[in-house]
Amino acid sequence: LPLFERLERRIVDGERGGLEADLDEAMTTRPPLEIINDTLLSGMKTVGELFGSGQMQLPFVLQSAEVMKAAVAHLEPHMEATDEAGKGRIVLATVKGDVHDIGKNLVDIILSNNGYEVVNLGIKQPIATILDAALDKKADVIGMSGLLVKSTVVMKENLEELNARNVAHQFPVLLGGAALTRAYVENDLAEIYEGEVSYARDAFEGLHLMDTIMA
Ligand code: B1M
Repeated sequence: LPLFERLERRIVDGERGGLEADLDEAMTTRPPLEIINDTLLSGMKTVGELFGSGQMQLPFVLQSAEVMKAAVAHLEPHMEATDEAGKGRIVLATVKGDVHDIGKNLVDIILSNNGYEVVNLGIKQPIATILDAALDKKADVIGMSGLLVKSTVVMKENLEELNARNVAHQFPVLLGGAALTRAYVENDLAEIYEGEVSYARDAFEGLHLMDTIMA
């Protein structure tokens, strides 16, 4: 297979052998972010479709996720970072009950490389922990990621909890993840949250929204 098809195939097949060499070769013609967006994420999309239609079993999804993470880790040091720093601080977490973290970690990388300080709390984080960290680290924004349909409900409950704790006006919230829709966030959730809540389709929209919030 040609290089970029082979790389995409590696994600789908969960094939790690020779990954770094292929990525190094890919980086001679394309920037790392483009490799992630156009090639690797396209492989993850296929994995999601195969799993969703019952053609792929969970352990293989996990293998694909491991290869995806290894690929991103290999590419990250080669990504362009701006000289800007101290643009703002975000506490970032995958919500309670949800283990998906590839997207959240991409958001971390993109924001960190573009002047933001990211406090990445990891996966399955209850809102109490997220809020404690936001208060403790004096965060400007709270970011929550979640990929399960269930997580969209958890996010709603989390916003209600922030209202109840009287911190909604202090913390604009950025939400992202495959199960969310723009309409759900901008209509339903914006209606209940007493602060500002925004939806990011991808990590770049997340960066753009951070720039807007911090402006
Ligand atoms: Co799971 N999984 N999974 N999974 N998994 C999905 C989400 C699913 C849609 C697959 C499917 O059925 N087609 C489905 C959810 C269905 C639903 O809820 N209705 C599903 C399921 C069912 C499950 C389990 C329940 C399976 C089981 O155990 N029976 C289980 C859940 C366990 C749990 O959470 N409690 C499970 C487990 C796993 C693995 C562990 C095997 C693995 C995760 C590994 C890991 O993350 N460390 C996994 C994977 C890999 C997937 C799919 C295939 C790929 C997800 C991914 O990494 N995508 C996924 C299919 C899909 O999403 N369509 C699926 C790439 C990533 C870059 O995209 O995270 O969307 P994403 O991030 C994007 C944007 O959404 C955005 O930016 C990123 C791109 O720039 N974004 C943000 C994300 N967060 C953001 C935050 C922001 C801003 C932007 O600001 C704060």
